[in-house]
Parts: sequence; structure tokens; C-alpha cells
Amino acid sequence: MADFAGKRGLVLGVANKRSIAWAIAKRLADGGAQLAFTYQGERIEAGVRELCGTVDSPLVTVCDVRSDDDIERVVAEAGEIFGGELDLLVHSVAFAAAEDLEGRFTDTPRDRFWMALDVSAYSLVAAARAAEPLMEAAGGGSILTMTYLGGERAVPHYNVMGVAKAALDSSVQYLAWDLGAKNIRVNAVSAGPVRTLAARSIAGFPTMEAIVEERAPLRRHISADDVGAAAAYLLSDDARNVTGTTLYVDSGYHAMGM
Ligand code: NAD
Ligand code: 0WE
Repeated sequence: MADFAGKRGLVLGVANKRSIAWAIAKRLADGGAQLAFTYQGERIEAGVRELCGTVDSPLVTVCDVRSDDDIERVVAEAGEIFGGELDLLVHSVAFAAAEDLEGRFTDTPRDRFWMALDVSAYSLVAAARAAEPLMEAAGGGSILTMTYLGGERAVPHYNVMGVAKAALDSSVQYLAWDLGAKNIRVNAVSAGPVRTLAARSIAGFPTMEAIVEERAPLRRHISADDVGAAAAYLLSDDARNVTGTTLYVDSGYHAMGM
């Protein structure tokens, strides 16, 4: 198991115990990392605080990733707690209007197109920029985001989220180039369907799991803990020369053409 003793991290995107961000955080905490967390809003605050207490988090604070002020504040708060340094940043945030994940992509209105890209893609750029000086002070760092195959191929109903993931995937590459000069790595995990809060409300999710079981080389679906293990690798020093890449945790589904 990767060693995160002495590492300090900031995790964006825990909503509940099923969140992919939580599976990643548990893994880092088990390895000895100290973790600060942000949550989206009051509706989930109590639950997130209770979870984060179980890993002795020194900081749990609200952050709407549409706000540059919020992002800058939480990174500054993490900096204060961690002596001006930060080693790890986990970005596990996405949102599109529910109605845009149902009908035709063609019908996506302008305002909701930009909202989905703002929350799901630009937020990584803003968080990386805010974290850059703290990671530079630490002598380097590792940034990880969560993506999905729907950013590379048309997955029915993924729609504007697919366009947002395409922007996110490209942002990973450009951030890797910029921040590589400061020994800061930027990578993504592309996960197959996992039954989280964001996934459960999607009509046809059981059908997607059935398709994975039939067509993926390993003929089984994945768990959030599988993502946690891959994320821990990319965030660890074992991946010291790995940046700008995507690691697929999808039972091999992405390798197939039919
Ligand atoms: P989740 O609902 O547990 O996590 C999504 C998080 O985004 C929540 O914590 C939510 O509060 C946060 N969020 C949404 N809008 C926000 C905003 N404006 N400000 C701050 N936070 C905001 O679901 P999840 O499945 O764990 O999703 C995490 C990431 O994994 C997402 O990027 C998602 O696209 C990606 N992903 C999920 C799957 C899957 O099948 N579940 C597969 C591949 C990739
Ligand atoms: O990235 C995701 C889901 C992200 C998501 C989920 C929701 C549901 C609730 C973003 N915004 C919202 N908005 C809501 O109101 N995944 C990779 C999981 C997912 O979602 C799909 C999928 C898969 C897989 C939607 C359609 C088709 C496939």
C-alpha cells in the first residue's frame, strides 16, 4: 500500500460515503495522509463532517466551485493548517442539469452548457492555480481528477457532461505542461459506471452496468474502492514520472470496439 505519511491533501467532492472522493480519501488517510475537505453546501454538511471526522480531518469547509473566491479561500485555509504547503489535490466534482442528461444533446441551451463546463471542467483549472504556490513550496505535488469515457466517445444521454469531460481531459494535459516545471503532476482516473449519488438518479443506470458485465473484457463492473486504489497510485511518489495521463478503471471496457 502506498505510503502517504507526512503528506497533506485537499479533497473536493465528498457528498456521502458512496462518493468516489471518499473512497480516494479513505485510501490516502489509511496511508497516513492528513486531509482537508470541502463540501458543496449546507444540505450535505452534517453528513460530510461526520465522515471526515472518522479520518481526523483538521479542516472541513464549504466550497461552491463556481466561485473563484470560495476556491481561493479554501486553498488559503488549507495552507494555514498545513504550514503553507500542500502535496495532494483531489478534484472529484461534476454537475449538469438533470434535464440535460435525458433528452438530446442538440437541445442543450447555452446557459446550461456553460454551467456544466464551469462546475465540471473550469473548477479544476481554478483549483490547480490556487494550489500551485502551496505545492511549489512543498517541492512539488500531485493533482488528480475524475473523468469518464463519455468525454472521448458519444455515450447516449451523457450529453453535455461528455463535452465537459472533453474539456477536463484537455485541461489535464495543459495543466501538466504548465505545472510540470514545478514538479507538480496532473492526472485523471477514467472510471466505469459506479453507483454513487450522482449516478443513482440517472435512468438506465442498471442497464449500463449490465452492458459493462456483457462487453467489458473482465465482464464485471467496478467499485469506488477500485478507483481509490488507482487514485492512490497516481497521487503517490510511485508515479513520480507520470503526468498528463488517464488511467482507466473500467474492467477494460474502453479497449473494445463493440
Ligand atoms: P458524487 O455525487 O458523490 O460526487 C459529485 C460531487 O460533486 C458531490 O460531492 C457534489 O457535491 C459535487 N458538486 C457538484 N456541484 C458542485 C459545485 N457547484 N461546487 C462544489 N461541489 C459540487 O458522485 P461521484 O460519482 O462520486 O462523482 C465524482 C466524480 O467522478 C465526478 O467528476 C464524476 O463525473 C466522476 N465519475 C463518476 C462516475 C460514476 O459512474 N459515478 C464514473 C466516472 C467518473
Ligand atoms: O459523471 C457522471 C455523472 C455526473 C452527473 C450526475 C448527475 C445526476 C444528478 C452530473 N450531473 C448530474 N446532475 C444531476 O442532476 N458519470 C460518469 C455517471 C454517469 O452519468 C451518466 C452516465 C454515467 C456513466 C449519464 C448518462 C449516461 C451515462
